[in-house]
Amino acid sequence: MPKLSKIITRGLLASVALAVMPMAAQADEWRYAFEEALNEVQGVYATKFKEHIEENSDHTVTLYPFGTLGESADIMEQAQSGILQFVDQSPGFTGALIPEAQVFFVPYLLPQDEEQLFEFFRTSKAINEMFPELYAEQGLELLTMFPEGEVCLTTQEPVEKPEDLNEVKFRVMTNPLLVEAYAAWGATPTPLPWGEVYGALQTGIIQGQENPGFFLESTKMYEVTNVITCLGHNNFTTAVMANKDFYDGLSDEDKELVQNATQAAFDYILEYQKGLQEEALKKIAEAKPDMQIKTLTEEQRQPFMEAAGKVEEAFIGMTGESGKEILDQMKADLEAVK
Ligand code: 6CS
Repeated sequence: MPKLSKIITRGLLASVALAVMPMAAQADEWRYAFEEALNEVQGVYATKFKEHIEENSDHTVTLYPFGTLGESADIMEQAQSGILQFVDQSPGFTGALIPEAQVFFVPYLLPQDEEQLFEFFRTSKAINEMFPELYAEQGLELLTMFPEGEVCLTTQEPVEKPEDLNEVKFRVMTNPLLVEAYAAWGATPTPLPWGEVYGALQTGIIQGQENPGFFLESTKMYEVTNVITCLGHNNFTTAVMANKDFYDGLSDEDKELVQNATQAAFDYILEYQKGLQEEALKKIAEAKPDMQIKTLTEEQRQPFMEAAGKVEEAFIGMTGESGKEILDQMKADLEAVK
């Protein structure tokens, strides 16, 4: 029979050996929902993010595309409550939660030039330093924001001047500043969640909506409208975030992993979008040859641009000093990339 002291010594040695053995990192399953299909821009971004995480750790990421967990407002609630670890929600739907996020709907604020636009998203202090603080107040860790393409209008009748939007019930995402913008152009803005848009156009409840080219094509907006008008007033912005308690609780190694995945997917999605707008409009023209696809001239854009001042004032009215600070910083960031 071994002596008791020997048994204790062996036991101690075994626990020391366990303590010095490298700990196997825990493999977690993370859930990530977004507002689009898997093969649309947000889905392509999410897929790249998932690939990076899974190639560089034992964690897995389960993706939930549009419709699987509800509308944009539903997935945001799920992310805030911690049911989801990651969510992509566009500022178009974040206005009620973070009013300053509506700055992306001041018409003609973002540049049309792709290189300038991309550089703005890469370097903007407003996006990379100021917005994270505002999202944090809502229990969210803002990981990134990226553009999804020039927004164009789809309507039943041609739009060449603001008066052409008179009496047009125009669907906008659910944020008050977009309502102001379309009201300033003379339309009757109608905020609706995305899932209701195709049916509402089909039944005539609304007569127009706006979205970037790839989305007009993939969601077949051209089946229920006759005219696409591009007037250079905006580029669709989206945002990816994590539940803040979840993020704060990650090890330094996992935080770095998430940041690297964010960066890899960000670089990929900008590259992926080169030429996407033109390609999408071309596909629409092929699918429906009598679809009218128009780009307004500089002169035709002028009256739409003139209304932008009013929308900017409305933005400041809604957000006060903190909105003004964001707007001023964005203008400075945009100036820096010119
Ligand atoms: O218009 C919308 O509601 C949708 N548009 C895009 C490009 N992405 C998601 C969003 O739900």
